[in-house]
Amino acid sequence: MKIAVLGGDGFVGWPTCLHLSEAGHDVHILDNLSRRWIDTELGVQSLTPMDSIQERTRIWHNETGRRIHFNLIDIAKDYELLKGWLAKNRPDAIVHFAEQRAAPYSMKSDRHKNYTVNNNVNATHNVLNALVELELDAHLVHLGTMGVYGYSTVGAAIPEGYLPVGIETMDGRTVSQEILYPGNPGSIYHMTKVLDQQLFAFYAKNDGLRITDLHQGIVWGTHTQQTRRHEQLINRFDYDGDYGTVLNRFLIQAAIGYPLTVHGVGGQTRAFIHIQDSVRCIEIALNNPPAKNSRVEIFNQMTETHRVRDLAEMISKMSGTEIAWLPNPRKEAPENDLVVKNDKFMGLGLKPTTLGEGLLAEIVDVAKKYAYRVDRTRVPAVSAWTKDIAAKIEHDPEGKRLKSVS
Ligand code: NAD
Ligand code: USQ
Repeated sequence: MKIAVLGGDGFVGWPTCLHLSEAGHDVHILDNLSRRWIDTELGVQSLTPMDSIQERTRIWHNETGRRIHFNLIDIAKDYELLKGWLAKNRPDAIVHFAEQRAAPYSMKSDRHKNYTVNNNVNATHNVLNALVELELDAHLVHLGTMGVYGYSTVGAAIPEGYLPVGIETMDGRTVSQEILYPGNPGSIYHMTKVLDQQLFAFYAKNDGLRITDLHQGIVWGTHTQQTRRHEQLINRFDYDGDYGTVLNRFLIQAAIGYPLTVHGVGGQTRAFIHIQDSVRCIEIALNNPPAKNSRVEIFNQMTETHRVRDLAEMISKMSGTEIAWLPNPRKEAPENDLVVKNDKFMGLGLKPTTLGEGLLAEIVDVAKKYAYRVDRTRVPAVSAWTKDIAAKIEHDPEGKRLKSVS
């Protein structure tokens, strides 16, 4: 297949490009490199040293003889460029990663909220709009999030996108219908993914577009089979308080001897998936497109759930690192259960890579190798969800409040 990968320079996008290229697909990255600019804005860098995208694709070509093409296009702002590229190249499929994906970054200020909404919603709408205008029947695979559902359970597993409901009619009958699971986002970022869902539903219904939305859990790990092939193919690995995600942060913190930053009592339960499984799921989704004029296909892309404090305790035991119980900068339930259905990917042959497979230690080793690149002042998460929370949490870039570690 000819595949356009929007956001192919990012944490999940880059290993996906390598995986799809190795599988024999013709891969074209469209990315505006905004994620690299955000690193500059925040004054941080990936734990792992990343080469330019052009250098990465050159190394891939040297290693494999296969080409990955790069196009500098802002999907949200350069509609005509995007449309022109799609018209000229007419890909069979599009994988859409090109959004601002950090919840803390999206909540930093009014400017960051505006940026996240404008970037994410326009990026998604521009792609859909161009597909219709060009009468291009490419399968669109979008990376959504488990966070569209919210995380609480009502004693029932979260289904894959659609919820069967019984509706009482005016003449007293009950009719059943499947509706999109009610959105319950916990940040501006997660809210944009709820808005994306509505755009997809409309374009599938009105224009018959073939769309798959992958509701993905938190991605952990850094290497895949392909990124291991050469030092310069290495993936990005975020550790800072805005972009680092919880499990990867704990592993990096263990590597540098930084008390593990648990928010509150760590009762939050979240869904997880290893980066290797994430790229496999995307390939499976590409190989199983929905029929034209069918509703949006939704998969829950996760393999296991864990409670934050259980992860911290496990990593603390493994590494001897102490745990810091910090005031939570987010507005979220202090404790929740989470049961999620993922039957579709399992039924299509996914063999999950779980936490217990020795990979945690491997990631700590990667982190130790590059520990000299860590700026410890960038570890604390200081983006507060409300002004009230901000007032309560001492802004402490040097992490002095960690001295109150339990
Ligand atoms: P990332 O920030 O590392 O990568 C996103 C890429 O998209 C970057 O290379 C960025 O430059 C590009 N981009 C952003 N806006 C763009 C625009 N307007 N035009 C062109 N390119 C643009 O994020 P990631 O961790 O690789 O996540 C990829 C996708 O997967 C996101 O949509 C995210 O919501 C979703 N997701 C990620 C995780 C996770 O744990 N990382 C979990 C669930 C879902
Ligand atoms: N947390 C800590 N300590 C930390 C960092 C986070 O306790 O140092 C807690 C947070 O308070 C939260 C949980 O861990 O309760 C998860 O936080 P996270 O930053 O790992 O994940 P989140 O903000 O939800 O976002 C990440 C990705 C996002 C993706 C989402 C999937 O950045 O792109 O959509 O995971 S999900 O969580 O399933 O919605």
